[in-house]
Amino acid sequence: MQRTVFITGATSGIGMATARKLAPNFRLILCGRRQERLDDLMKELGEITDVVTLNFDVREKSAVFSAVEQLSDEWKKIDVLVNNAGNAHGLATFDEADIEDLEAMIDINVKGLIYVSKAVIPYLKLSENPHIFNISSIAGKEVYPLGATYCASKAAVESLSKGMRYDLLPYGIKVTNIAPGAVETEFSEVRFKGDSERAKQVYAGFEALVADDIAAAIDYALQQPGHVQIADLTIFPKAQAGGTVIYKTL
Ligand code: NDP
Ligand code: 8X3
Repeated sequence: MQRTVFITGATSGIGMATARKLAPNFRLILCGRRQERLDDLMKELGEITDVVTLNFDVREKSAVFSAVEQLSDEWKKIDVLVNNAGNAHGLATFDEADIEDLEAMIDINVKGLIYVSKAVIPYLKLSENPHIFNISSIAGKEVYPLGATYCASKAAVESLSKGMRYDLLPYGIKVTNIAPGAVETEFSEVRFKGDSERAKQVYAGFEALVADDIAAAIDYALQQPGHVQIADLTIFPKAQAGGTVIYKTL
């Protein structure tokens, strides 16, 4: 039987590219809040594989658990979890940042990832070849000015990846932490609250990663033999050497 992957944040960027990349070999459970995009994905990828969509906000603990519980027994046979949903909200000094933005990043990037993991892991334990991917960031490994809370949220993801890897050893669950550098997605549009011009500037003057580059890394980790666990991948564009160190030719 085909294996099943559960992807959060499948309605855009890295999550959507991962859904497309894995569709030929996996059944898909695709999650997000934008129903129209979930419907479009169901139409597109339903031509290739079996697809179920779940609409919930990862911040809402009871919605997360009830979405997973509502899956049929057949769809609860989950083999792979991709914890990808997340964003930066704002770019400002810690003292001036909007406290609601800071709360959103902790609630989505950290608490949301915990809720989804807690809801799905009981089913992963029943899989023969279970695997969790946590999408962290270079921001989880290095702090940059104006990004304290986003960086803190991703540093928490780094710790959660390590901690899950320890605690889930008895169940044979592989845990792969992926820390991308700059990937051109809707990420900066969200960070700058729809200011497309400002978002575009983030990726001007160099060749940023595209979402498919990260999807390819997930696919690579999944293709390893059963005894091989890719623990941690940091993936930069060629022009990047650190969180804010990007060589631009403008
Ligand atoms: P996008 O903005 O393109 O995608 C973010 C996804 O997360 C969307 O599908 C969105 O779906 C979902 N999401 C956001 N908030 C919530 C929520 N409250 N509940 C449920 N789903 C939510 O960004 P990326 O694809 O770039 O980001 C994916 C991950 O990669 C994030 O964790 C990000 O931090 C990380 N990352 C991104 C980098 C980059 O440069 N782009 C670099 C390093 C890491 P919807 O709005 O439909 O709910
Ligand atoms: C997203 C990319 O540049 O904010 O994690 O670290 S960055």
